[in-house]
Amino acid sequence: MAFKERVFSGVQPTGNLHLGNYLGAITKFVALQERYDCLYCVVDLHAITVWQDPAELPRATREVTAAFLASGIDAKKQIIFNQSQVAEHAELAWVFNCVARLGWLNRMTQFKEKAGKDRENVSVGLYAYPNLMAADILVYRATHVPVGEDQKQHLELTRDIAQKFNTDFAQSIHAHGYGEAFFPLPEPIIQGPATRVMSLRDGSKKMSKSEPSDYSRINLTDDADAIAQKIRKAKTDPEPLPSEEKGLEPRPEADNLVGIYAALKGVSKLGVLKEFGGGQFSTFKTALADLSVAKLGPIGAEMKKLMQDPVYIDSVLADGAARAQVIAAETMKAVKDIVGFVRR
Ligand code: AQP
Repeated sequence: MAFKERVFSGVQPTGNLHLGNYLGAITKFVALQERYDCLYCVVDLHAITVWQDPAELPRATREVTAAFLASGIDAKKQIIFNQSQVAEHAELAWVFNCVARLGWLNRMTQFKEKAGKDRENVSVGLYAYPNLMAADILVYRATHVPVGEDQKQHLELTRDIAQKFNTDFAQSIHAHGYGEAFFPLPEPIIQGPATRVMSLRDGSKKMSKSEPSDYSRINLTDDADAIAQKIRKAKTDPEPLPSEEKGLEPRPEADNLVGIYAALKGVSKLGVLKEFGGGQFSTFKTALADLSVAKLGPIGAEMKKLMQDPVYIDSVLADGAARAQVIAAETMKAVKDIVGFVRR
């Protein structure tokens, strides 16, 4: 069955939005709005799977919204909203809790990394997180999901859940006139030279919001001095830059910086090496700092401006939630019929 093409993706309001979120996700969101109907969600239900200060969460939610707007997402044409305003996400997630298998969730590497040795003490929500993510996407029957590399496994799980729902309820789907399959199997969009931006302090770790060292990441709200200083101090090795991509393979820090430059400039890594290969890191770092400031500076400035008008941001979220809910409610109505719930 052909599904209407639709894009969905989300970002957690967990503070410290960084260059990885921007290159891995937000720039893709901006590009895709030219071709698709898109829903971009501030996933606050996901955020509370680990403790969030209730006094800080609203600010963090507005900051992600400001980042979407400042990066160029058109809130009139597309839908920007926060997850907790559309109750259908949580409702469908419960149905998916009953579709997904324990063994599937046990394989999720992000849970293992985030829970670490403290497994007994983490929230049930952190464990069930991928089922909620599947619901976020499928409540809109979205067909395309732009994400960073770290979300690939969760997208595969989403496809498994969609497939199992379609199979388990095949007869009921058919009986209610929904054709052969109710949910699409959404495609991840993971492309480009910066699908996994690494920490500036350690090329083996992903750049992350929760890393204690602020020098590990470039925040979207960092000013020009902070950006330049963080790039100057970024870990590198003593060798000059190679002239071919193969030469980056054993050098994760160099590879990371070249990937960041390539993504910001919209060229390939090879293109960057053609320009800087054989040269010293210091020259490349200066060029990278200038490029980063030129690209991120205006976004950070616009975010700060938008953050001074929370009433406007809240109106964008409310408008987006109302439009999102129309689609989500229609899906849930069908899901209730398919599962066999008596509706009002
Ligand atoms: N380092 C990264 N490189 C490329 N893409 C990334 N993303 C996250 N980190 C990188 C992508 O950004 C989108 C939003 O991420 P999120 O906020 O929902 O979740 P996250 O992966 O938990 O973000 P962090 O920054 O890594 O937070 P913590 O520290 O809490 O784990 C997603 O599309 C993600 O792939």
